Amino acid sequence: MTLKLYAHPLSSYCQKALVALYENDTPFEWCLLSHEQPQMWEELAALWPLKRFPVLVDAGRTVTEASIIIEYLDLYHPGPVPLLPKDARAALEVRSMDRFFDNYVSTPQQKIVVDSLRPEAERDPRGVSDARAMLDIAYGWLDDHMAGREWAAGDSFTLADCGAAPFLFYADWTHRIDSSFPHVIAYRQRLLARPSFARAVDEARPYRSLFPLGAPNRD
Ligand SMILES: N[C@@H](CCC(=O)N[C@@H](CS)C(=O)NCC(=O)O)C(=O)O
Repeated sequence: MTLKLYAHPLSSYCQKALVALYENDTPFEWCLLSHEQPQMWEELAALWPLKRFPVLVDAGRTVTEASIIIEYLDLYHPGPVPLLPKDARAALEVRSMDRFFDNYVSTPQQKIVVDSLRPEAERDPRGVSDARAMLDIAYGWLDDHMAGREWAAGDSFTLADCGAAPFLFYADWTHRIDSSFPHVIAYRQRLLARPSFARAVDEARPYRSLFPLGAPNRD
């Protein structure tokens, strides 16, 4: 039975799961969450009342949270590119970096974007400036971490890089990565050149006008 992915191409967490699927050429059916297809949103809400996406469905089993979807794919639908090392200690390193990108890059980036969608009176300027400060600290820590490294954890492309790719992509659009963080900028470029992520970026191009802060004229 075909895997089904409820997702939108512009969504960073969806791109995280898509990168994993594309790395291994895993076949799946797109369930596009668009305003033209209200029944997809109804299906999503029935599967996962929290209505966060992506959501993967495999033969009636619902799998939520991008990191768990990637771990699930690695376990139940493995391909030539393992996204988690078999060695438990190396896997811990990968999960640790995955948490870093979710909690300290994506979360503050989304805070800034979501705040911009609120009516003026409901905005949270203190929360936004804290989010910008967190991004700068995260860029600084990551710059040291990436010095001399190709990928976020270990020697190969992993789960941690699946998230890093879209999160650094949008973080740079939201709160520019300063030139004083050259290793982060170079890592973001390497991720953009990875065919799985390049494909996800290309698929999202037609939707760029939907980026709430206004998409810059560059990747
Ligand atoms: N913790 C979730 C986060 C997923 C998430 O926040 N997805 C966004 C799209 S990038 C979403 O569902 N937004 C809809 C909303 O916040 O209502 C994961 O890791 O998959």
